Amino acid sequence: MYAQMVKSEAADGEQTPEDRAFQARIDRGEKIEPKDWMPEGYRKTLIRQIGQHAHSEIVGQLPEGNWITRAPTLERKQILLAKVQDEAGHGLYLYSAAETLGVSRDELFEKLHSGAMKYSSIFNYPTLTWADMGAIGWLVDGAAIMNQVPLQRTSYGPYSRAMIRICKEESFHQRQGYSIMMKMAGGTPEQKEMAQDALNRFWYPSLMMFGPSDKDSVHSAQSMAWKIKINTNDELRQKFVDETVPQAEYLGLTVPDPDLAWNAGRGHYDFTEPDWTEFFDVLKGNGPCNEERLGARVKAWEDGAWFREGLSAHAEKAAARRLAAE
Ligand code: BYC
Repeated sequence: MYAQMVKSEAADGEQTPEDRAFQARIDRGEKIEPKDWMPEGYRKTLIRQIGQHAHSEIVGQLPEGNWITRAPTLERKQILLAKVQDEAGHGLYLYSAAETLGVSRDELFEKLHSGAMKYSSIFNYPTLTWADMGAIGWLVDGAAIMNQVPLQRTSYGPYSRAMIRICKEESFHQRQGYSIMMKMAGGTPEQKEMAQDALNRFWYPSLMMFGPSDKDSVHSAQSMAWKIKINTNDELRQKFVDETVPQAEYLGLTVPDPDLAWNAGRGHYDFTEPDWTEFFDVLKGNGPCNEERLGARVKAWEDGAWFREGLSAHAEKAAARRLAAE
């Protein structure tokens, strides 16, 4: 697929001198800034990826927000509340980064609400028990970090700088999840069972977060040439498995993959691929919680209309007053 894509783009023969000069800047490792010239495809790819990333942070608040009122201790409640607030902050940095590319926040929201833009598949799965808060922090934030640490070196300046801040916070999120898992896995037999059940349900959806296998990844070749993406989906998925399996062993939990085995020759774990039919089905809107998640976001947007309209009316009146005083 990569080879085919690169070939077909080259075959178009539409590389202008600007395109070549742009690629040379990327190859030299220079950062691209908002006012710099960029190919339209680069701009569109970034809006798609950064926008979807922002949406994921905002939608990602929902499964965890659901547990704030039911956290088992005051300390856990405070920590979860802070984490969910951080996700809102990540969404805001990312929407701001996307806006530097000439898209408005309203347009991005409109595309999320109409289903024209995606958010991460992982948030279409339900959170059934408190142990799921542990599994999300450990596995979901763990997968997010694996993906986002290389993105700190992405070629677009505002995205790269947003990632640096986000990664610092994500590592705290991952540790809070692992701390919940340690408590549950080391607790009563019922608690350990809940921890195992959460791992069973979140393992494959977490592996899916890295995107389809490389042979089915539509955007990787071009995005990697532009250094929008630094690694392929499969490279990051393998790295995640290699780092997470020993963490599961430390917890005394079993990764739900009977074929998982260390391959000394490759220096990596062999593992079973996720069910890609399920992945594409979730992307089409048929996951267990797609309707509920999108419905919650649309309702929040509609419920907030009075506030947005009030702000605009106030801004218009203030501008009119300023004009009158001039
Ligand atoms: N879910 O060509 P590919 C978080 C889509 S937030 C849904 O490989 P690409 C957190 C893909 O968009 C974490 N869709 O795409 C928040 C494309 O469809 P379109 C979010 C997916 O972009 C709160 C098609 O499949 N992280 O961690 O080169 C609480 C083909 O894929 C998914 C980011 O967004 C998916 N999992 O690579 C806790 C990171 N995977 O757009 C935690 C930034 C693929 O053509 N994004 N698709 O309709 C990326 O690094 C890349 O966009 C991806 C996909 C690796 C995700």
